[in-house]
Amino acid sequence: MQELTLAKTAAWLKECEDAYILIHRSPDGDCIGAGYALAEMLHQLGKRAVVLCNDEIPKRYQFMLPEEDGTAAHFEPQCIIAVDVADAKLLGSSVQEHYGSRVDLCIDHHVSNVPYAKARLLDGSASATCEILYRLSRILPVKMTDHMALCLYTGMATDTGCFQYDNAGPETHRAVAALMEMCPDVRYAWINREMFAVKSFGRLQLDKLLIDHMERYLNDKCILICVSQEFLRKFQVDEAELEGIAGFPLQVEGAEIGITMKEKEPGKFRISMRSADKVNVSAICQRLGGGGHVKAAGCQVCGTADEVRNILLDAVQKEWSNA
Ligand SMILES: [Mn+2]
Repeated sequence: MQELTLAKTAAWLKECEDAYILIHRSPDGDCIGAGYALAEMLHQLGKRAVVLCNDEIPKRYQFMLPEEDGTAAHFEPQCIIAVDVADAKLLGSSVQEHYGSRVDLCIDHHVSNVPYAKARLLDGSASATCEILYRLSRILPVKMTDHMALCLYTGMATDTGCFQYDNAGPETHRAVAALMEMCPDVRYAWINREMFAVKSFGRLQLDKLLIDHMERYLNDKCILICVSQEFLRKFQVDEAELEGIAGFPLQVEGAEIGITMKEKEPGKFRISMRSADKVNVSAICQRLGGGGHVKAAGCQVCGTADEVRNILLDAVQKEWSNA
């Protein structure tokens, strides 16, 4: 695998023809924004490019879809580019099966990126893949359009939790400032409201129920919520609407560790952990076969809700006494 610089990647993109742009399964704001911004850059360079995703783009992100996305034009891809995909496994089964082993270029910001592509542009210091795409847009002979700015802004806003997390550095703020100056007609405030403030009525009712059932441990330093399939059905909340829920337990004043147990199917839970400050939740999740960042990590644990809760609290306790 070849490591590319920004300039080398720009040269690579100028050379490529007929690209399929792959994004990860359960698509989020960053991979969707990066995918469609890159597609538009390639279109401006006179190339054919389409974005391919294993899953349907959730309703809340559909405002990023271009009016003409080029999917009508069928062509055989000459090059395969993956954006924001840390591991070929994350492409989702059908996309992975067809293209997982033939990715030519991967553009990503996850330090955990597995070298599955022939070449890669990896910058772990970037807040979002969209921040890297923004930099590419500055050195490629392309014009910043309102649609590209909308996509790139949304990716950076969502991956930084609306510019709250540590990953939102000076480069991130300079990039969004430049987008706002170049494309002042984009409704940036609307994007933030839609992504971070607006919830469906069902989701708000779910939040109420989660507050009622919030569990407090370690003298209220550890807050746990459990989202069961029963709750989701009750309020007709879909997966995409749960984005950001992992930050919910940490809204409690004084909380250091926030744990969200999400029931995927009976006996199987997807766990998200968040740390407010000092506790390394990546270490806790690694004990359980997962991983991630120091302040945001995840893992999967099987068992009944009670069994899983006990396993999690045991792992938290161990890390807590080490800290
Ligand atoms: Mn990302």
